[in-house]
Amino acid sequence: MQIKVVSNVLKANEDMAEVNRKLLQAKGIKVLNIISSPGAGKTTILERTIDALKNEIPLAVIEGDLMTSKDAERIEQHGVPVVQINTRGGCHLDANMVNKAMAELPLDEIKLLIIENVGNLVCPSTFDLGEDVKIVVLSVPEGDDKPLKYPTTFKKADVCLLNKIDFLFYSNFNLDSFYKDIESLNDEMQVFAISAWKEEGMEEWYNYLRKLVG
Ligand SMILES: Nc1nc2c(ncn2[C@@H]2O[C@H](COP(=O)(O)OP(=O)(O)OP(=O)(O)O)[C@@H](O)[C@H]2O)c(=O)[nH]1
Ligand SMILES: [Mg+2]
Repeated sequence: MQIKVVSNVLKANEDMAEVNRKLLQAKGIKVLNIISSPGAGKTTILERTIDALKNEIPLAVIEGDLMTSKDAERIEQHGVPVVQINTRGGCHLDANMVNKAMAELPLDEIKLLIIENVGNLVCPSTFDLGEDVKIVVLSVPEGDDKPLKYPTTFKKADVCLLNKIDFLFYSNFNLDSFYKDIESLNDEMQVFAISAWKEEGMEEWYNYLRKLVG
């Protein structure tokens, strides 16, 4: 009985994700779903990315958080449309929440929709939102063992942003094992090593987005 309920919830989410995907595809909008543990640097990466690309690529942001509008307030400072979803304690966004947020955005004016998921390295990967690309952010202070310890998101993601590489000097993070483990989990994963804070390695990430949007 319990299993049936869970599978129904997931099926309902998949159906709504398809609705989102079709609508966004019809409008020619590419969609990113950004997933990481709390504090890996998702919003900082978005702030840098918006400043670098907003004059080339019209974009909007959906922010997912348990309670506050802090991240949406940060994004708003950068002059792009943003909607905050509060999950009221829920550990991930779902396609229905995203569908409602999409209705608040100027979809006819954008080419890229970036969704920052709730800070959680596990649950969000199970819920398709209708995205084109799933992106996992891992930050150096979290440790190089995290891909193997939390494999689901790394298996499902298309891109990994290894953030806070400015910390490499101060930590025992082993880049060789990190790349080896990523390859063993997902040999199609594209990895960009960046420091959003120091703005290192960002140009390759921006080029990836330019190519994605086309
Ligand atoms: N040293 C360093 N700090 C960073 C970098 N990127 C982000 N930070 C810092 O990490 C902290 C968390 O960054 P956020 O961008 O808020 O992280 P987040 O993933 O959006 O956090 P949640 O939304 O709460 O999950 C902030 O103090 C940032 O300034 C980086 O490349 N290097
Ligand atoms: Mg954030």
